[in-house]
Amino acid sequence: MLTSEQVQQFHDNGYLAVDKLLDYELDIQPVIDEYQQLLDQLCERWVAEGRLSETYRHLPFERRLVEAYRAGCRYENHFDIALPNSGVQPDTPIHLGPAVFDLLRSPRMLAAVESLIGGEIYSNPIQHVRIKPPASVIAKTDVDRALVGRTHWHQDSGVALPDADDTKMVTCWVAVTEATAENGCLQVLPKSHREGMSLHCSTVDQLGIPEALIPQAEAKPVPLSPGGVLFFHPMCKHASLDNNSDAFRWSFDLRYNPIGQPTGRPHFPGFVAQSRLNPATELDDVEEWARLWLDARDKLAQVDGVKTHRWDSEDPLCA
Ligand SMILES: O=C(O)CCC(=O)C(=O)O
Ligand SMILES: [Fe+2]
Repeated sequence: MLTSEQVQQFHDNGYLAVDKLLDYELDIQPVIDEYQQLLDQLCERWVAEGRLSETYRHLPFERRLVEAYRAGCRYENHFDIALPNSGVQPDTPIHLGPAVFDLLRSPRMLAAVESLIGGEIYSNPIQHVRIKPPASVIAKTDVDRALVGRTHWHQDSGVALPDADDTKMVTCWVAVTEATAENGCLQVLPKSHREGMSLHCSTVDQLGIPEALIPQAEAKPVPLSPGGVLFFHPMCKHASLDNNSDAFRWSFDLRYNPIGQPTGRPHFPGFVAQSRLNPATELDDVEEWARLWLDARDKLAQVDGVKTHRWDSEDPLCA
């Protein structure tokens, strides 16, 4: 549970950082272990496919990931916990492991979320893992791709469909590794959640608010230690910094909204994470959760594309 001062800060500033909100041993370590296993499997597969010269089993997670990344093995969709917004195929990779499912349902997370949006909590399917390589390693073509490179200024409402504009969504940005201004932590514009929707421009790689509209001097970096969580309002303007360190920067961004409100991604599956009124509707079966995503993938693979945002980039400010 958050204190009333913390809840007030969230509403006043549009964001709230809480150190040690999660329990490292219960919430974070199992996820790290799960990704370690996933990387084991991926390296074996990449070696079998002749794309990687060895599995680098003896190397720690990060060094292995660097070797795979340098060899051109794309890991981000295998690691991500949602499907991409376009180009979904019947075999598009997605990670739907039990440790991630437990993180989505962490009682520590849900208690805090309850303080912000009430006790009827839906896990919104706009969710990602971002394991971002250091600047020394990152390819030029990846610098502006938000799962591996920098994330441009945006509002989470602005990157969802307008049916969710009135949804009382909260974003929860979870630090898995230390997040610092040097390694690309998030930065926010305090109180920007009260300024209304800004123009977003669509580029090949991501949506973003034109830099000219951002008062850079007011931007506030939000460093966090592993297990710390940054909560923010869907209208809060935020971006990541670049990863100028020599290590990976690893975070999850998860979202929740009151049960029954539009998620902004109707073609992706959410689930009831907590219901005080109707506990029997809570989803606690990871296989069922995975099935929901795989069914959505089958459906998306059969259509040409779905609308995921409202912007057309014809505005001169987008030029
Ligand atoms: O971690 C990032 O780079 C971006 C995260 C983000 O935009 C979010 O949490 O809404
Ligand atoms: Fe965001």
